[in-house]
Amino acid sequence: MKTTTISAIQAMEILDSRGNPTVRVFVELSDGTTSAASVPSGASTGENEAIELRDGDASRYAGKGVLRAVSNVNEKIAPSLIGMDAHQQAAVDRRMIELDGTPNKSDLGANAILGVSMAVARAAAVSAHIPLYQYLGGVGARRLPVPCMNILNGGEHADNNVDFQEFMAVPLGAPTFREGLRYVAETFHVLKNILKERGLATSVGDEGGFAPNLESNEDAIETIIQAIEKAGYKPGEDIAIALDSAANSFSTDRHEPYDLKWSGGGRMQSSDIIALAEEWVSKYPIVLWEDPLAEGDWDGFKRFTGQLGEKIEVVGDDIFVTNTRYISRGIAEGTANSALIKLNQIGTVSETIEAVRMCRDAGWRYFISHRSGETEDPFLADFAVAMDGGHLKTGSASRSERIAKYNRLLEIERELGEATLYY
Ligand code: 2PG
Ligand code: MG
Repeated sequence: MKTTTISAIQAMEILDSRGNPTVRVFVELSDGTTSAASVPSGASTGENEAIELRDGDASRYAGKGVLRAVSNVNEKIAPSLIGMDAHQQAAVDRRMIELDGTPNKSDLGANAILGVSMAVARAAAVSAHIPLYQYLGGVGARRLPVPCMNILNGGEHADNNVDFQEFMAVPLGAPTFREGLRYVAETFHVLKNILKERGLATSVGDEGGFAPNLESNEDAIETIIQAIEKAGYKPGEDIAIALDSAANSFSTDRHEPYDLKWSGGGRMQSSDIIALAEEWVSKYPIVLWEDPLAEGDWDGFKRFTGQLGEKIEVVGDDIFVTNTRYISRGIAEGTANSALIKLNQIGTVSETIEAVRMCRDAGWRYFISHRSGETEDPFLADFAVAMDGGHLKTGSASRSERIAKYNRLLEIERELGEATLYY
């Protein structure tokens, strides 16, 4: 292959879906190709995530500006990468990791590094005249993910009384991606009507799901099941349910005991949460449960997986932070049977691919994910198809930063035509 080198890199500060600053990076290659990518940002973050560099200058965006990350791209990363082969993604990423020199990318900022990593990958794909999903995933990349649509938001993503962060509708029974998307988008609209009839709020949370105040733990699940049925689908057959408790947010310093506002509140031990989950999994069509326990509760996680891992996908997010160091421990100890995969938790495209590979080699599943702060960049859609994981979460059927990913997946499905696989 003819070598196409990086000739220019420039970054700028833009806004994410919460109106907070984030990094956008532009890359130019020696053949004239130009490309750009934007970096997402989380709210319920794991302690060991790669560091998102913020200015801390209280006179701008309450300290959340990213001008230091921008200048790190322009002044430090760009001079070091110019002249490198854009198709050597791992070498480009490695160079930035070395330049940063810290274990968590805190010097240059994971937001600076990831922006460059994504923009270089996209530029290399454009230059090779290959769609991004095929550039990253090869000619075998033709499986569209099941869209696990987060239709009801709580926790740190909304200001309601719901403890669990995400309630997702999973269109397992659909024949194609576009049909699956329709199943869950219809359910989302029916859910709105049900909430309205009950006099509940239909405003949405950070990921576009509704964020009403509800009566109990089970009210959220039961209302969603009602919406699935009213939309004309069979719960468990056409559409199942996935949860992200994001248990850090109701834990004590990321360990047990847990304090749920619902169910009368009170302190719960890991064993109480496991008992609650066992009851729910036997009663409701739950197929996946993410972060049922907090990131410091490795033992509770392991017991949870021991009890429920045969029945459902147990996903570790904040506990593994897309980092092979923690995923390998999880595999050795049987902590979960799946890892959430977020590009900005680790901070480069090639390290994210390594995390996916580690899961695959261990027979684990992996669940590709957006962040609660997103941009209109649909990179994640291509990435999900490239990684062939079979399912992704990218929010609800509202808010354009979420829809951008769904629409890109529809485009990919159309482009692949009869070669497409689903689920
Ligand atoms: C999560 C994510 C994405 P955040 O916890 O899984 O849904 O939320 O980006 O706020 O960490
Ligand atoms: Mg999570």
